[in-house]
Amino acid sequence: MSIQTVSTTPFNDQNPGTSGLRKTIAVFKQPHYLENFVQSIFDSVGDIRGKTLVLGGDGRYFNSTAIQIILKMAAANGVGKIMVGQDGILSTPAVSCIIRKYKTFGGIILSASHNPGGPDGDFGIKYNVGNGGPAPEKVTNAIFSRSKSIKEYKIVNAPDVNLGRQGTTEMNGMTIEVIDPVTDYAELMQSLFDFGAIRKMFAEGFTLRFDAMHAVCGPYATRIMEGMLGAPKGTVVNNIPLEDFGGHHPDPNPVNAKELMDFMHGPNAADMGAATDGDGDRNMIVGRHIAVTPSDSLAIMAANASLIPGYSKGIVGVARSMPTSTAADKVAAALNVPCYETPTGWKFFGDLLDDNKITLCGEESYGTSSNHIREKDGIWAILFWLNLLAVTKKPVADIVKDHWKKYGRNYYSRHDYVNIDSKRAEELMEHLREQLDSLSGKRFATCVIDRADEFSYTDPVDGSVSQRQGIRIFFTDGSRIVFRLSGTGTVGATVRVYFDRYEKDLLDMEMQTALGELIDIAETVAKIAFYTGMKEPSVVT
Ligand code: G16
Repeated sequence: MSIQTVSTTPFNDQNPGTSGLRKTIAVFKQPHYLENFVQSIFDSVGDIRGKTLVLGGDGRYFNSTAIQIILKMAAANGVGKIMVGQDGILSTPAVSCIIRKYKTFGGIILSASHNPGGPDGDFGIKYNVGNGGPAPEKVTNAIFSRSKSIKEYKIVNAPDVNLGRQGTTEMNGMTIEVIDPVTDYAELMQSLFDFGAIRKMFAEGFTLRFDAMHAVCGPYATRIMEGMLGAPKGTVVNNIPLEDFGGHHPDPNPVNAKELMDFMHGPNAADMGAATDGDGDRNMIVGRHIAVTPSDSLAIMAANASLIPGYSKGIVGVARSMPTSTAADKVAAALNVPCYETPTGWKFFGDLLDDNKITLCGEESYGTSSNHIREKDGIWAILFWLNLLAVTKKPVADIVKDHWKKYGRNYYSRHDYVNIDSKRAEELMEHLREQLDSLSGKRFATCVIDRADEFSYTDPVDGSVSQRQGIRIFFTDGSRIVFRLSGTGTVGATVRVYFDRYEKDLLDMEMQTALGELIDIAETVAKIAFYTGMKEPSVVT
């Protein structure tokens, strides 16, 4: 087995975005593209010689090819051991769990999360550090910087490893352990939730429809829901991970999980519906005839955490990304614990969790989690809700409506304008930036602007500053409109506009109607149609 040193030239676009490096398959398949980035990781994250790493992905197209390349490069770079999921499968939360449980140096996750897969879809690669969470910006900046000056990479000349069988092999002195992808994660879930109570609820006839969207959660959900919790066979649908996710967008929201939404609004709806995304970190919770917004889900979890065994001592604090609705803030205030507001990107929660400033955190983009790992966690969120239903014996709709009665309701929606010309998208943001100083006091129909700013975040733990994290317009009644550009797209730019309106008494309005005035104001102030060339958003969630 010989180590080859291969000459290469840098690519100029290997800057990790909101969540790792995400590009189309066509980009990833360019000669040396993956190898350059992997070598840049190995060169930037500290001394990896003799250390243990975790490796796995969501099973999308190119997953197996990439894993074999990474194994050979790791062996050539002196890594001591790699724990890799059987068949190359590991969900993002499972990687975080395994890094923490076995105290490994870090891990590599292959996924473009909720982006579509297949030969014409997207691929992605992300490095997670020793706390189990996504690499912080100082690390991703170092990787990007290295990628711009790379001249060579190392790879072992070796046959592919059989990932179909669990067990241990060697490659150039590096141990490769093929592990069961589910066991460690399932054990962690069992330690947090009352599996007995949930099992009893299923035995008494409770029904769940879990849509795994042909993505990584299929094997996890089948083992946990149908195996350990005794849910009837067929509870988990679309449970076989496919390289192209069956041609769908594996993004659990009412638009992309339409099949589930239709079922839950139909005559045979289950007691609860749930879906997870490509790599298993996002979740959507649906009741009969009601979808729970991710912002409400976080707030409801915070309000009820003490009912769940893993959180029975209560929570020390909660955090949400800036565009997420302020529903959680009201719960935090009532519990007298802090609520932190961070930029979009799970990596910003890491320090707060490590420093024990928060117990729960979540984002509007269908992500919620807690201090049990350092990633958002789809199955965890679904188990949390199941446990809550088992304890309260209330339907999902009652839990949500009772919450609104107590805390008021945040009407919330996100409008996405996808695949916009990047220059035009930047111009839209610049147009808003220019108005920031003059918006205060302006009146539109019944709404008056209180103030406007561009969000900047100072990490309370390490003091690092992240600027330009979205433009916010605040209204005197507490409503907000937020504008930002997505950091996870692979083609052109995506403009995201977030609407958040708080109501203490009017709790039963239709969502887009309730937000109508704010939607009109966004158009007037930002000239969205002019800059995007689109009259309507591409996706409304
Ligand atoms: C990633 C990040 C999330 C973020 C989301 C959307 O999720 O981990 O923190 O909220 O992207 O980001 P953007 O609005 O920039 O597209 P995932 O599930 O794609 O890893």
